[in-house]
Amino acid sequence: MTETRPAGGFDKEEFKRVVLSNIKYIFRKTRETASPQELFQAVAFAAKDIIIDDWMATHRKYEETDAKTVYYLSMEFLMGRALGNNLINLCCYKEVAEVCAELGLNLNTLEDQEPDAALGNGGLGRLAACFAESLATLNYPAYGCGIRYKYGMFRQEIVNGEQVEKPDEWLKYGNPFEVRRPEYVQEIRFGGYVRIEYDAKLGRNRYIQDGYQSVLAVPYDLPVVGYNNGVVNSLRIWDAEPVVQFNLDSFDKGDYRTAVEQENLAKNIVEVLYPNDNHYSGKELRLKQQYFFVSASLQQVISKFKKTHDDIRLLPEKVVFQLNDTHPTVAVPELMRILLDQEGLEWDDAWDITTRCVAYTNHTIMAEALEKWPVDLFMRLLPRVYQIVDEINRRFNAQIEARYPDQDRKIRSMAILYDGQVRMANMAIAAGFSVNGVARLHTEILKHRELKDFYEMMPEKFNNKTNGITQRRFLLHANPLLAEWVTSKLGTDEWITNLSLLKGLVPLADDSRARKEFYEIKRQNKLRLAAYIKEHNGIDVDPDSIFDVQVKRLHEYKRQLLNIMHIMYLYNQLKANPQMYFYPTTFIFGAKAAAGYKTAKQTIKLINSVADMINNDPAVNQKMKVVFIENYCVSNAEIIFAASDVSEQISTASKEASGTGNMKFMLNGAVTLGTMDGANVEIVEEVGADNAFIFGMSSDEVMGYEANGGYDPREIYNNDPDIHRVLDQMVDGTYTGGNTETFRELFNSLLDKDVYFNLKDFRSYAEARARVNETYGKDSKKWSRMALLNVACSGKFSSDRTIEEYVRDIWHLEKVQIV
Ligand code: 26Q
Repeated sequence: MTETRPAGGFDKEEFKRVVLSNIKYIFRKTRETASPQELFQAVAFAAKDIIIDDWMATHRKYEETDAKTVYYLSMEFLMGRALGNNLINLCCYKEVAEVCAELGLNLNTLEDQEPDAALGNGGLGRLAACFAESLATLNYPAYGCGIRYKYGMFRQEIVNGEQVEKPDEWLKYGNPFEVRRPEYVQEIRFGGYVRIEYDAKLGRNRYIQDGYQSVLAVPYDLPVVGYNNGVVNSLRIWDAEPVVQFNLDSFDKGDYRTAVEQENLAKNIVEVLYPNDNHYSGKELRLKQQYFFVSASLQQVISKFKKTHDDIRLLPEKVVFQLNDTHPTVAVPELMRILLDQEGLEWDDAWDITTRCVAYTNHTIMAEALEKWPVDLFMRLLPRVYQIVDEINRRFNAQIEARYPDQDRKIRSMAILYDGQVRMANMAIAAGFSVNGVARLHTEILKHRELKDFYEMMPEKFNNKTNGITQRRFLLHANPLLAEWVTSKLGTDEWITNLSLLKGLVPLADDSRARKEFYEIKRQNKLRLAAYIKEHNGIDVDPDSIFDVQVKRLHEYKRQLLNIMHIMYLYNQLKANPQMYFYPTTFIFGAKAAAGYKTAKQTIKLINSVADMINNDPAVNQKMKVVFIENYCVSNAEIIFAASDVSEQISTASKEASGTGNMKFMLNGAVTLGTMDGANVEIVEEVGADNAFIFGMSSDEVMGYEANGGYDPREIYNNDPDIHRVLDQMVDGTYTGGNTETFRELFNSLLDKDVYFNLKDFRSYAEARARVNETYGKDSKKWSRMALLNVACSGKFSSDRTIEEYVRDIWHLEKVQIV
């Protein structure tokens, strides 16, 4: 279905020859003796051979045209697997599948050998990956800059209903797509002190960092293949190596200690991704990671720029840095440091350049996610950078005071240094020329509440960029049956690069044959997921039941707890009233909890305990099943979205900045059951309120209660017997074989404050979910119509659209034609 390769075409016989030669020369094996992993690698290396020429041509062209380039600075890139998507974007997926078949191999099975590149937690990291892919597909010069963590997001196992974290050894067998680039090595300095020296020649002070420890940053490039356009951009991830190999001859104690320390620094710094999502932890190592990759990226960009330009003042014409949340905000003082100390610029010139090169994206309003570094830690680790932060702060405060004389409150809310802390968001906003939220509602909340003072002082910086997802991965690769169907119905596959064309499917919603075909595809995908669940969980699920799915990071604000409480309620109902109308439903969860997040881990345990009980109760298990899919990650997500009927997007209104899973479900024909939060608002706007199930308090109501110290959950508990019973069942041993303490903290948090309004929204949720059940069960025509319209109206949520908006409003890049 994908087009065949342009420029040179694809030579099947040649590809087969290369695969066989790889098996022999890389692994010293034959087709028959090679392991599945080796076979995967042999094919991956053959694919890389195809990529290499385009990759080199792309960068030659970028240099020739001296095109402006965006550097997307991100602590996280949740890329998932590369082989399948690279082949799709090279337009040779089908041909490679044929070659594999001729060799007696199955391409899908080989793809399953590839570990996910899980260098991210959730939404923010996956967004970076979608953006990288869209940038390449849209012919824009771009680099992703990040960290080559030795261990990515942990692998989750469920043991006795509880999450156990296992190391993610994604590099165990090597990564066939990466290229080490030692020629771009950079030195990164930590600690020590700053010596001030008067330079008579310059006629001013020079600031010299002494007594520091260094590490070497060595980049590895991963190809980011554009769809059918010959573009291959790079994801540049930095590894750390010690400056000098440990010197055993050294008898000098000082040298010996420094050598050991530097070796340890290098080893620790890129060891592991912090598994926190939407939660700050003020760990020194995290700040080291941030400075490490930011400094390496900036140094390299500047030295590259200087090779072809002699006026550093022109940097903003050629370079823009996008900060993916505050995590890389140390780029602001680091760029200043390079311009001041290395390039010898005056403050005002350096500041002018910096502020025209840096833009900031905010991904959350959750207070606990705000990065604030203790001043003493910051100062100790980055003494020179801290001096610059101090000066940025001094000047920014002067600006605030000039604008708002005698209004201390403004300094309190906007200063960068306050209360012994470095407030990274404030620095990003003060220095960035653009500040954007990630969905319309989110940006409005930033402007009028969270960042109100900043917005009032500098409204021109604020703008919205509603998130998006790449249809190449989340439809074309994840759901080949639906992709094929869409192409045949539209009579073109141009939707692959222009998702708004899906609108052309709208008339089919009233065509009963089309609806039937459409739902038969959903059924096929449900069979595929059922097989996955059988293999990985050992549970049989009914493909004709409703697949009602909540997959996302586990967080209280996302309210997996509301979902499972409602399932407990339904179970009570069904037991008490076996004759009641209920269409069989499979409730599916997938979620990782941050390793130290107790409430989240208890919620996982509760879901699994309820699942155990229900799945083994013959009185109900023909009607309902609960499945917790272990190790939710990009590769199994692709299977899950394609198979879903109901998309649970039930965050407390105002808390989910955007959400992107919601878009992936929609694109695959699941109907949203959700609150008016994040991008759900825009999803409903696109598909129409009739084609979604919306419930719960609005963000204004939630924020209204919050302003008044919350609400009283006990009133609901005392007056609603169904809710009362569900809560009591958490602590009366019903689901724990008698143990009353397992879920005590969950119970207490619900009754004490219930800061996420679980009880308050419960009835409204139950009512909406009953409508879901009725509609699916009694009006399949209406359901399939709704599902189909969701696909047809999902065009806005392509990351191609998002990227074009970033380019138009923030980055101002030009497309570069490669072929
Ligand atoms: C910060 C400090 C120390 C350690 C970890 C962190 C940290 C790590 C990850 C803080 C936040 C994150 C991730 C946030 C995130 O994924 N946010 C999500 O971003 C998506 C893309 O914009 C949105 O769709 C989601 O709504 C938002 O929750």
